[in-house]
This record gives sequence, C-alpha cells and structure tokens, in this order.
Amino acid sequence: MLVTDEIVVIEGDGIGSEVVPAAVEVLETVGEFDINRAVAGDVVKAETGTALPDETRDAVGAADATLFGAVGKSAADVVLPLRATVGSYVNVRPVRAYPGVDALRPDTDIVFLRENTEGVYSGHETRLSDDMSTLTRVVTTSASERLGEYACKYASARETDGFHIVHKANVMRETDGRFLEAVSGVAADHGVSTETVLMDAFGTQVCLDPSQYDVVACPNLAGDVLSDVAAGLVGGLGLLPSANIGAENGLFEPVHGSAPDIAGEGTANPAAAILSIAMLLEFLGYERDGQIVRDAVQATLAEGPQTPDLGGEATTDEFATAVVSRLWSPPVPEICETGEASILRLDSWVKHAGSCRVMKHFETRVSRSCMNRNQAANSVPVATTTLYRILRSRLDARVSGILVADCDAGWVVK
Ligand code: GGG
Repeated sequence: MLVTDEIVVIEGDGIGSEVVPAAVEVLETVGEFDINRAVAGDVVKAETGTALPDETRDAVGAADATLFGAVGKSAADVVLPLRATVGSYVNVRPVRAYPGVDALRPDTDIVFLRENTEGVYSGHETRLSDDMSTLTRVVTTSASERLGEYACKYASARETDGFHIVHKANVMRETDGRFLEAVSGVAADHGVSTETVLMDAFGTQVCLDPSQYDVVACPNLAGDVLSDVAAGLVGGLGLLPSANIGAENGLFEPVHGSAPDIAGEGTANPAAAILSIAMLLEFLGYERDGQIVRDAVQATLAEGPQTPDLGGEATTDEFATAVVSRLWSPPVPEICETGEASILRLDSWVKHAGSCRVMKHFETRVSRSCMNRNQAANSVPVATTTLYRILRSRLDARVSGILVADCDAGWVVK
C-alpha cells in the first residue's frame, strides 16, 4: 500500500543529525511515506541568520506530521514556534523503565502530559535595565481545560484510575491556581478522579517511589523539568520520546537536546527518536505499526546491542539496524516441494500480519507483480526486495532468487 501521509523530517543540530536518519530508516522500513526534508536550528541560523526558515515552518504546517531531532541554543526560536505551527496543546512524554536496561527505578512507568502553549514558555521576557529582566507567566483557563480534557481521555485509554495534577498554586496563586482549578474542574465534569501534588514535592516523591504515579498533568515548565528528572530513573534521556499533539497535526521529537558533548561520535542512542516514530505512527492511525516499532525497540534494548549511554558499545547505526531487523517476527514461511520447484508459502505471513500496514504494502506489491507472472526476481519492485532480504535471512540463505508464481500460493524458490 502506498501511504500518502506527508511527513516532514528536520534533523536540527548536534546528535539530531545522527538519531533522525536512524529513525527515518525505521520509518521507511515500516512503510512508504511522502517524506520531505527541512532545516532548522543553530547551524541554519549561523548560515542564513534565521533558525527557522519560512519554508520549514510552511512545510511543517502543511504536513500530516513532523519528526524533529534536536536544537541547541535556538530552542526558543525553533521548538516553540514549531509547536505553535502544528497547533499543539499537549506534549506527551512517556517515561518507562525498559526490561534489560539498568534503571535506577525499574518500577517507573509514567506519562507526563505537559501543557504546551503557555506558562513561562510564552516568550514574554523583557530586559528592563542592566540589572533587571522580567518574564510574564501566562495561564489561561481554555488551555488548561484543553490539557484536562486530553488527560481524561488519556487516563481512560490507559485504563488507569484518574491522574495526578502537578502545580505550585500555594505560591503562584493566580496562575497555578487557575491551572489547578481548570484541570480538576474538567476531570470532575468527566467523573475522572484526580490527585494534586506540589511540583517540588513531586520531584522528591518521583525519585523515592515512581510507582505511585501513572498519568501526570503539568504546567509547561514543570512538565519539561520533571520528565527530565524522571528520565534519570530509567536510564537517561536517550530513552524518552515525545509527541506534540495538535488537532490535525503533530510534531514528534526525542526529549533530549543536541548533546554537543557527544555529537559527531556516531554513538548517540537513537531509541528516543525511534520511539517518537512509534508515537507518530499511532497519531496517524497506524496503531499496530507503532506497536511493532515499540516492540522492536524494546526487544533491542533487552537483548542488545545497547549504546554507550546504557553501558553498551553499539553505534547509533548498529542500534537502528538491530531495531529494523526485529520489525518482523513472522513464522518462517513453509516451503512446499513440488518436484519442479519449491513454493514458498506466504499464507502464514499474511495471516500473522493481520492488519499490519507493512504487510499490506508488501501484498500490494506482490499483487502488482502477479500481473506479470513468471518474471525474474530482479523485476520484482524495489520495495519488495527489503522483505525478500529478510525472508532470505530467515531461510538461512537457502533462497537464491524468486519468481512470482501465484499471489495466493506464494513465490517459487529458484
Ligand atoms: N529534541 C528537542 C530539543 O531539541 N529540545 C531542546 C529544548 O530545550 N527543548 C525545550 C522544550 O522541550 O520545551
């Protein structure tokens, strides 16, 4: 199946240009998307004077979803306007301890839902004098209620008992008071239970016992900081994906920044970027493909290879290749000997794949090939060769070539 979803890819700075290509390799293995490249960040700013060119902003606005890597100093000029461009009102940051990863707290499984448009990230900063600068913190009832609505839906989809609301309303009475009232009011309207927790206390509690938290709704800055704190419990920022959700568009990015200390070494952990691809696929409605990607990352983290941040020696590319090789785990196809040729039966594969878009894509390609039956292997469309390569590796290289014989029966093995 040819997928017509348009996805913009922005590598950004530092390790963004290492982890994003790794994640795109996974995306391109999963399906055929209309991928457009765009630029943003410190390097672009140095070259052109602007960190976020108009063409990039327009492309992101017109796309169905964007994968964004990382920026360094120009975060305020790039990340915040891009989130506004996709109309994002919530930043979803799952923080999970994965089996096989040496985590400080293996009992961590928290999803931070961060208000994504206002708070102290509204951009209202003023230099009043050589001695004084001010920042205006914006909190609206409408944005807080929108976060509350999302938290209610998210908690119910996750089948959890309500959610926590993080705030500091005892000090920021007006702004966090409004946030707290709006989010808890929406939850009460929906009959969803909430517990409130002061953000400083949350910082201590999440380290002492992360298992007490599941879904956590936060103001903008608190969500940014506290999710990074929780990252320390599960093995670091290399494992945290995120989704900036808008009504009809989304921006997906690893939580980490450009990491100039390791940029250029080719050893950055691409798990966060690849897990962001899983969130992107789910956002576009390909839930099963998203789960396949997540499972492949999880299996790679558990069985290796791991990147240096987790104590391993794998490069970024080696980790990504290991994930790609795990994207399919169908049963080995049955080979029927017919005398003249061996038929590689694909029925079990198709059955295994179910609604998987990967296999639908494959089936379409095979069906198209079937129109020209008995063609030689080298005339099979290029995209099919990826599947063929995997097929061949699973058959211990016994398949030296293929002829399309019958799309219902299988392929003839030469
Ligand atoms: N990959 C995201 C990135 O580059 N983050 C840098 C950063 O400082 N982000 C601020 C934010 O998430 O609000």
